[in-house]
Amino acid sequence: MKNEFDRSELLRRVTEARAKDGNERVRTITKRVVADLFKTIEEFEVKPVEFWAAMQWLSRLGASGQIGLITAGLGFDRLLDILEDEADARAGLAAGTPRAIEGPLYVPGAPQSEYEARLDNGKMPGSVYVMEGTVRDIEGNPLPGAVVDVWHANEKGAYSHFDPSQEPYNLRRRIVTDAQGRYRFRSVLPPGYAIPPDSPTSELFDLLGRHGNRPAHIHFLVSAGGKRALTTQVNIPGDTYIDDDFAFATRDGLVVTLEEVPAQGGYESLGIDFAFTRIRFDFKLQPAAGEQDALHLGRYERAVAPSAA
Ligand code: MBD
Ligand code: FE
Repeated sequence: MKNEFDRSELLRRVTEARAKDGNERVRTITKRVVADLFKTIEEFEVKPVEFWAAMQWLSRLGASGQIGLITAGLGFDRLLDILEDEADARAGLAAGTPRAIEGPLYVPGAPQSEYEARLDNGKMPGSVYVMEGTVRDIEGNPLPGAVVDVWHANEKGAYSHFDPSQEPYNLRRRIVTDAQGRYRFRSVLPPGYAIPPDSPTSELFDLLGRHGNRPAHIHFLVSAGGKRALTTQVNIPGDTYIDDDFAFATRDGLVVTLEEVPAQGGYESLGIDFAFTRIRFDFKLQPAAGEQDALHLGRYERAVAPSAA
């Protein structure tokens, strides 16, 4: 009878079996997750057809590249930010520009320039804007040589590299701040984002009765020597979804003001001799807690596989 057992013995065997060392943290967390899922299946009397429909959905989700959409929509990305904010508050580090989620659409290696850049290729319809400001430390001192990595959607809410109709790095740039810590860039105001229809993500959101819209936003990864790299977003005011973001990324301190300014000198190098929209925004970076903290890395570049020791 040694291969006949009940479900608690099955769980024990799944989670306690060990032929070599493995990684204790991975073992412990896997044990908890499997135990919670066994319990969910038992309590809700999940049937084989339901379980296999879910696994088939997961397979399609992975193949579609939408795992990062689901994590955002189910609140995991914001959860991680809340936990980091709480850790900062406990450590007395809660200062600087608030963090906001990276989202699934960052691409490293955007074209880099000093002080200023134009993000759009001249074909995007909409309102021309200039965003400008200074990167500072939490005392307010300007940080020359900081890197402002910026990315946003086109007029359809789509991002280059994920939308084959756009050229590589469209609406993505890295700008190095000047001797006064200043940056500025020209682009076209993006609209909001909606999850793709007829996709694994929209299937789940339909079943949950939830919408999949994000308000108009601009993403940033900002870093400077000795400072903690900041991943954040700013929101463009007036969007229907500004307080109802499906990814829960709007933050009160990050809704910018749009200033309609007349044609003026000073913007010739950005090709602007007409009235435009201006956004002023300074980034404030915390001190880095260690070298890792200061690295200019997206979340997947930063993530490390646990070593099997
Ligand atoms: C986005 O543009 C985004 O920023 C997030 C977090 C999720 C989906 C699309
Ligand atoms: Fe986005």
